[in-house]
Amino acid sequence: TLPSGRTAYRQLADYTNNMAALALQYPTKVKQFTLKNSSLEGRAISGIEVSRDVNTSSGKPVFLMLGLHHAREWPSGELTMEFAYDLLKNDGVDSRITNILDKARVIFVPVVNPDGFNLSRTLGYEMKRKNCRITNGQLPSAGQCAQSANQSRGVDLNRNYSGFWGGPGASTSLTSETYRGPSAFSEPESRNIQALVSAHQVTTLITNHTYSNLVLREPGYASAGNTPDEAIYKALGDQMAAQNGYESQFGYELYDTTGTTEDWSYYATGGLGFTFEHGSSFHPAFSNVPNYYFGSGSTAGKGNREAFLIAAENTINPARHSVITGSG
Ligand code: 0X9
Ligand code: ZN
Repeated sequence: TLPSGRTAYRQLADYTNNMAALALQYPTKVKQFTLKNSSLEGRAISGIEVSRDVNTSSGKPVFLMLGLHHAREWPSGELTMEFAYDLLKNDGVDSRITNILDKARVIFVPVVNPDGFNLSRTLGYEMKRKNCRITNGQLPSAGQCAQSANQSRGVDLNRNYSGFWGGPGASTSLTSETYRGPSAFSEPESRNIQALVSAHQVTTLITNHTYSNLVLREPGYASAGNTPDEAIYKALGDQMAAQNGYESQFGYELYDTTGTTEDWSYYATGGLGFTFEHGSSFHPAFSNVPNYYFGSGSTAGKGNREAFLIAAENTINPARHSVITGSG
């Protein structure tokens, strides 16, 4: 059973309601916040911050977990929410979790792309990946994003960050699944994460995606060369992959990318960012999600719970980083 007890994929309102309920249930440990930009269709994008005394925790380092940059990757939001439930349920019970809440802040944004997710999860355009940008520089009109002629439009939010934006592994075509947008951070949804990261000391970041059973670290683009933190970056990735049973590798070993979340965040801040690619399809039957979280007898890994705890613990005791003067 998952920490929340859920047995079906959440819809958008479930995420919002769950976060509000957690903030109500744990007022000293959970602070709900709204990011500064609404989505293109006008939705508020919210998250929760979890810590021991959340309202007086501003000096603590942050572990940031993100889900649903890509609309069809439903487990990415589920795992993000479940880790939040787990921390709150087992604070004071599990000594590792108690320590994490004492010494770190864990920030969750389970649905980075609410417009796309709403189309995919609720309106029947299941394979939607990108956001609802129909025409550069203009907001979509009501219902426009759901029209079949527009389904293939949109900006790939995981190509819109400024790290190496303009490089290979991203498209200039509005209908490509990897359309990078007209400029770096042209989209309110990616600007939200930029602002969030810029306002905190994010020492560790996991952005959840599906699929391929991978723990990916920088660089995302082969010609960028190894990061100055390669030794500690690899060590942490390998340590997490040893738990969840995934392959630990460079982002570019999957394929070159530019403009992804940590193509920006790592070089801009030095915080170690990872893309987790879960499972073997974009959104399998929900019954797979508990296995993704806790593991199962039939899969090699132990699920992602252990890997997530390791990432959170790295926030408290980060391996020593190089000082980055980045171009992010
Ligand atoms: O292409 C992507 O954005 C990610 N794969 S997905 O199937 N979820 O779309 C992989 C991006 C990984 N690369 C880096 N983070 N650099
Ligand atoms: Zn993805």
